Amino acid sequence: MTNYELAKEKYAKHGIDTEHALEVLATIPVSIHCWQGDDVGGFESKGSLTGGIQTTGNYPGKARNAKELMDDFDVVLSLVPGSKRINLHAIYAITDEKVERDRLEPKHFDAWIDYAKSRGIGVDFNPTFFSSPKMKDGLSLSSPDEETRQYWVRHGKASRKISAYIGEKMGSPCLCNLWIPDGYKEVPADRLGPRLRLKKSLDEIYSVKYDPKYIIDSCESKVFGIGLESYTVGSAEFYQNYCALNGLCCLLDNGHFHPTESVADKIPSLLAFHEHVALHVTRPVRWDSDHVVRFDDELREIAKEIIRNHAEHRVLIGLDYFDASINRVAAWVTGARNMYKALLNALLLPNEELASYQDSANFTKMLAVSEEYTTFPFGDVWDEFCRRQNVPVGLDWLAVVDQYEKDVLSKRV
Ligand code: RNT
Ligand code: ZN
Repeated sequence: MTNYELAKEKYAKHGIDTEHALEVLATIPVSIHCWQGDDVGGFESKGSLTGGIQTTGNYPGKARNAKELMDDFDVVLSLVPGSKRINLHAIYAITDEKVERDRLEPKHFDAWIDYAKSRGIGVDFNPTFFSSPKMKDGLSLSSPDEETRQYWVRHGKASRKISAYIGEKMGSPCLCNLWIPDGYKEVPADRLGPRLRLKKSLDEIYSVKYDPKYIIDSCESKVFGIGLESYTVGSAEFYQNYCALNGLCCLLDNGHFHPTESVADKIPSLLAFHEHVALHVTRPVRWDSDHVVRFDDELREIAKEIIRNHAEHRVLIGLDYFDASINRVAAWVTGARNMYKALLNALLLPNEELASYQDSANFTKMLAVSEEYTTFPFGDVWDEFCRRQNVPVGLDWLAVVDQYEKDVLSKRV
């Protein structure tokens, strides 16, 4: 008997069907961010990354153009199992000459659509409201300068048009996620004014209606950014209300809350009111976010909330981390594989049984049984998933990355 067959038997004795878990897992889309490959640089002329987010490290091999980013992403696709999507940002437009962000058009993303189609993956999109000289005093959609605000409103509208086009071409709705860094380092004298300006900007951006078959609109909140510690215009309360009142979807980035808040707990709260909840799965460390996703408690809890609520097609899972201090492809692969691992872990738990102990107030058994599963042969089922998905089993993927580093990445100087 193989390790998988032994594991299957052990799980079956406890009423858990590993075959069913593997089938479901293969259908859960995870949107992999393109920006891990070049430290959120994008293809516009080389400006620096600004907007309260930072990459640190200068590990060699960063992708310098569309071709290199696509090549690197191909390696990621070959090493990560599951139903994948690629998450793009507006700064990854492929254009012959410089195009202002408020002038971007669907055609600037045709090459990405072709790329995704030929790899059998979906596409998501984000307008880019950071790293731009068009921001004034660090502000975009909440700027008191009308010309600045209007520029960014036009960018928001252009991005939604692009997203709806992508969704139509791909035959699968494109998540168009809006995040702005707007905020202040110092305690502000006016907290309402910027929020009312943001609200007005959003009203303008979302006044254009598209078929929900093609686009799902989300807004991403944040508690603070680096250098913007005292105030963020787009706070959680702001967007939750805006989204609820305007039929949009909230995006929870688990690096955007106070460290003791559980983002897993927020998922069912939103599921009670919304058809969709979008995620940026990341790993916060102290004051910073965007570390490579590890198979930690928080990730497991997030996955449990998705699986036990049967919300694997209502929660739109996206990844959001960028580490420039290690091999970027390895960073990508580690985090993405961990996401799928956590989903599998949740699929292999006796979720209904545990819930019944909760409802009958048998908290002793609820705790004891859930702890028992921490030492179940989950790894053997994970290996089987990788095998069936034709991606390397165990750490074999690292050898592929090492070879790619030798052959390709190390030559980018
Ligand atoms: C920043 C947000 C945002 C970005 C990406 C690049 O704090 O998390 O989602 O990381 O859009
Ligand atoms: Zn994010």
